[in-house]
Amino acid sequence: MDAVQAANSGHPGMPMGMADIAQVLWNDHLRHNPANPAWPDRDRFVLSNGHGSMLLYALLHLSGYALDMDELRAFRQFGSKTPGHPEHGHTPGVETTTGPLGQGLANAVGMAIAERALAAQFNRDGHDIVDHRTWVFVGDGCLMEGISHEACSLAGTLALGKLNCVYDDNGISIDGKVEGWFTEDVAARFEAYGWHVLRDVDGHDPDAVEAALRAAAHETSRPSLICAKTVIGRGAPNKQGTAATHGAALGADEVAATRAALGWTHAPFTIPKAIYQAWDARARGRALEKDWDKRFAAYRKAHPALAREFLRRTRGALPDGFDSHARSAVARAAADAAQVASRKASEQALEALGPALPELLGGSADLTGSNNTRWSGSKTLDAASPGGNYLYYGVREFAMSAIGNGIALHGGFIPYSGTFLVFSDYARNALRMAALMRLRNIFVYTHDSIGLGEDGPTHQAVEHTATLRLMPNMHVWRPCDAVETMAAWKAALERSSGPSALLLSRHNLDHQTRTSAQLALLERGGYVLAHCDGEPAAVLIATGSEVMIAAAAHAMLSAQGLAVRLVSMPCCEVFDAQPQDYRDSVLPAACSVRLSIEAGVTDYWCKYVGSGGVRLGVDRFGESAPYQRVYEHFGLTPEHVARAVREALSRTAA
Ligand SMILES: Cc1ncc(C[n+]2csc(CCOP(=O)(O)OP(=O)(O)O)c2C)c(N)n1
Repeated sequence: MDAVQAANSGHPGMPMGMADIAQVLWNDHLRHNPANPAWPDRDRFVLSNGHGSMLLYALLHLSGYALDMDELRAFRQFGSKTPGHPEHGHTPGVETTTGPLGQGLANAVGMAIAERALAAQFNRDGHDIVDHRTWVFVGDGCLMEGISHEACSLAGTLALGKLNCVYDDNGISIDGKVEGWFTEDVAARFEAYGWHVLRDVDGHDPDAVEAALRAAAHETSRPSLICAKTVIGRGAPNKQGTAATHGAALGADEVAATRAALGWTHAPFTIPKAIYQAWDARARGRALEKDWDKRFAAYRKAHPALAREFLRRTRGALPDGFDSHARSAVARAAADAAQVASRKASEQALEALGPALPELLGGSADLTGSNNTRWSGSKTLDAASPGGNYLYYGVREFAMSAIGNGIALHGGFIPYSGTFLVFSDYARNALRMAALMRLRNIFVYTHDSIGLGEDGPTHQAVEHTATLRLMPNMHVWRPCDAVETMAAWKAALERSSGPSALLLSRHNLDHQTRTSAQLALLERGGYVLAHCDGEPAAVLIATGSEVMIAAAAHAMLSAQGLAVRLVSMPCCEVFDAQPQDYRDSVLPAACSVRLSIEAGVTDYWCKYVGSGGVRLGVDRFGESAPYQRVYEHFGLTPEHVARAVREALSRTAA
């Protein structure tokens, strides 16, 4: 209340309404060590209703995390560790970035999946080194969001017994009493998902809360939902129970009235020593981790190789020698010279790299056979087989992507998941959160253009490649053949500072021949694929399935004696990060006749071809027909490309 008042901005209602529940959970149930927020076997706590960030900051501060009172004073101010919504990687103890409602809950489902899978893969008789719970707070907003249905339905099916969720049933959201827009029986809904539901818990009665948390922790075969009746802004005598407390400071008068009503006589940001002592979780946390260390030492003695592997995986390090292993896979793909769709090449990449990576945890949103995400080393992960490495997510693109974020956040796994590129829109905010949190989450998007053909414009991605590229910290790879596809997987797996999207074709792609020098350039994101004698008069830049079209055009033009260079640009973000001299060597400043070819909207290419450049692409929705016919319709054929180059050259000459 005081921090929100000081900032004159923020959400006091939820923290005041859930404080009683948080007090019981954090003092009597949560197993964590404030001195080491990275302890692998800590319980995870997720505040899915992230607007209540002040509650989390208060809990972290009181229990002894490295978050001092000055940070609480600086709530929502520039450079503080207490931003408006909790940010993972920014504030110690914040397990995931929340604020976009519902996604924290899906992250928590991912964390619970990861916990169970890691336990199944590493625990041995008498050695439960992975054994923790995922606790999550949600509000009405989270449960109104569709993603809560996607994620919780799957959580029920997977019987995630260590997922414990507390629903802040205060009947209020921003527009007022939710009875006008949110009236379903939430308890019945979750029972239908197969959850263990505790109804009508008084969220302000510590005994009732304690009993509910205990019952939830006791239930190990189903996820639990505690439906806690609370009063938003509890304690504020004139405003509690109203939407006025949701997202605005209470005001000086109401803060004073609240102090009086609660009998709280201390100044803002002053906590009596006795209260600090009662909350301090450091000694207990140290003891918990120490006990785990002891148990881990015994595990290491009994299973040294497993213990090493556990530490490697939870550190997020790739196996020793992975880089050279993956380099040989790229070289092998070059030697194989296969003419395959890049979605098929992606499966081949998984076959080549997967055996070295037990941390891969894949899946698809009901398009496994189309996305080629399942490889021969895939084993189904379900309620009966928690140790598997492949999830059938069902038709749930958004939850799949946010669950992947939760899996990545938990640690021990590299998640990847597939759907058609056009449905990345359904998942988009989870991609954004992956990029914001710098998570290694790999998005496999097949059927990446009009090249999917007969399914028509509803399924043909047009704007998606460009819009994904606009997302900060997202690497978008659109490989042109099996060799680039292998290189794209290598790059995505080796990238530990953010997500990658792999955009893959449905139809077969020609193999492109490369010298070993060119192979070494794949990791630069863009390179000269076909040279010409001397300085180029024109440069063609192409990606993915359009490279083979551009290559055919290049061959025609070269036969006519024209000096044209072909650049393959599988990943613009990686290319843009190269030193200027490398970029200039690929796209020489002296050559102003530049053309781009990509089966999607063309605006993005202005930055490479310039305002006078020619951009060949698809600036409207596609067509339903066999893909060759659709390509023809949009002028994406070698003949048309060659003509466009000749016209551009003659315009320059004129
Ligand atoms: C996806 C998304 N949509 C909208 C918002 C804006 N928003 C923040 S809180 C909120 C209402 C949430 O209501 P509830 O969960 O009941 O929170 P309470 O009022 O109990 O604090 C909304 C619409 C958001 N943060 N995320």
